[in-house]
Amino acid sequence: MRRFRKILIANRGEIACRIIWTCKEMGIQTVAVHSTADRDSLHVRFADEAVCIGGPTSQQSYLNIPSVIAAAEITDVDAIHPGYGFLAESAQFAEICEACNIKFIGPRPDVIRMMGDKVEARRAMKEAGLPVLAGSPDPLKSEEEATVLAREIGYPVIIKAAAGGGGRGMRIVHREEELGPAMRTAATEAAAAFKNGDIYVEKYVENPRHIEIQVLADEYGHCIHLGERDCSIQRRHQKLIEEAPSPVLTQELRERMGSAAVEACKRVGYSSAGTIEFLLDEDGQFYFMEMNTRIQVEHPVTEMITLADIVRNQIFVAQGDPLWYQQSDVNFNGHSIECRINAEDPETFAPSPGRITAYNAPGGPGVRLDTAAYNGYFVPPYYDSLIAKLIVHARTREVAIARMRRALEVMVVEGIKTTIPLHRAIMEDPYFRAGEYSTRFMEQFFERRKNQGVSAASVGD
Ligand code: MV4
Repeated sequence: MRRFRKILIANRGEIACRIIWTCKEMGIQTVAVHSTADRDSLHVRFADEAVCIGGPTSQQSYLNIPSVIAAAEITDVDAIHPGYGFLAESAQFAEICEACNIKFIGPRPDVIRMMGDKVEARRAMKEAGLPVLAGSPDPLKSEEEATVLAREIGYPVIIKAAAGGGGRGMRIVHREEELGPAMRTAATEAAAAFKNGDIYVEKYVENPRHIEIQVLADEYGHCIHLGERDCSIQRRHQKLIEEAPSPVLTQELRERMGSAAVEACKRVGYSSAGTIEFLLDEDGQFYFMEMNTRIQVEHPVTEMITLADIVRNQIFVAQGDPLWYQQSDVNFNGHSIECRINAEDPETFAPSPGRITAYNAPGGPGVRLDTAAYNGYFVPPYYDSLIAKLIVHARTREVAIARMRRALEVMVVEGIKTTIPLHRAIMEDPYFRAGEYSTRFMEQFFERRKNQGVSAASVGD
């Protein structure tokens, strides 16, 4: 069995720091890579070594495969952790790492590739026994074919991009006459965004909850799940708040969804940490949506309620270690909530880069802050606007909300606009507090505020 001596982190920001913290705990040396815009970043400061890999844009640096590989070769690392975003779900990058004899910390390239094609993933997961919505078995070939399928499925239907995911390039269709135009716009958008215009059709579920199951698998076919996260609170497919456990899942449903996810992972030869996304409809039926073959932004809520370190597990299984615990060893404790703090206008969600001129990090019992921000830090305009994840843990959901409220109250980030005021308002919302929400929560939240005569602008006060 091999031991990693040194790992390169092919990422930036909070997740790069998060990975470095675990490497330090494991006695593994770390190499940071960074763009010219990230010279003063915490991941550069706290890694054992750092290599500048290119200019400020992601294309020039964090997505630049030759530069990342060159940095790995020069520093002689054993493995690369890709984090999330950037190269995390690039099957090609994983293959290149393998060819260079550098271990890619994630699943096998063929599995990444399969899950990246949503039509293939749907087929594979259906064969592996997961429930999927009625839909097309292959990419659509013509409007005539789609018309026949949509009549069978029944309206409303949804058109999705095969190469999409995360909600990009989707079109909801309520009536037959809208089908042709929706197909054409979806295909055009998909071709422009993903260089692949393939689309497929599926039954559309109204007011679903987005529930995802965290799995851990080793390279010998052992797989367990760490329960669910409820990620229904999002806007324009950007998650805002995640929590574990879901306020609506029964232990019985958790076990059914968890076992279904584990069986499916075994069948596709999955290894490393992964997430299976489900839609849960208003009747309590769940359906496979997508599989994410990476560590996710919202992984901390699962870590809080299970005491697992997901990054540590990823590193162990990538080394070739077997998972040493079984499903019966996983215990769920209390409730955890995460608020994503973005450098954005809380009204318009427009990015708000710039210098942080005053800063206070909340702490105290049950509070975790995953961030790479600090007082005086300049939030660059080139990347994702996530600057911090505020995570709380408590014995009950009620206390977790109270804890989040007080943590948000004392969290200070000045000089830029952030989503902190929006989160403070959501913590007061009666529907959020009752756990009664679907993926339409944010539109309904803004609607309620408008009706109460609270101008949308006051969210930012
Ligand atoms: C759907 C759906 C309703 N019906 N598929 C958006 C993200 C992508 N992973 C899947 N998405 C959806 N797929 C069918 N057949 C509704 C969504 C959806 C959604 C899903 C999860 C979280 C937020 C969402 C917001 C709007 C739409």
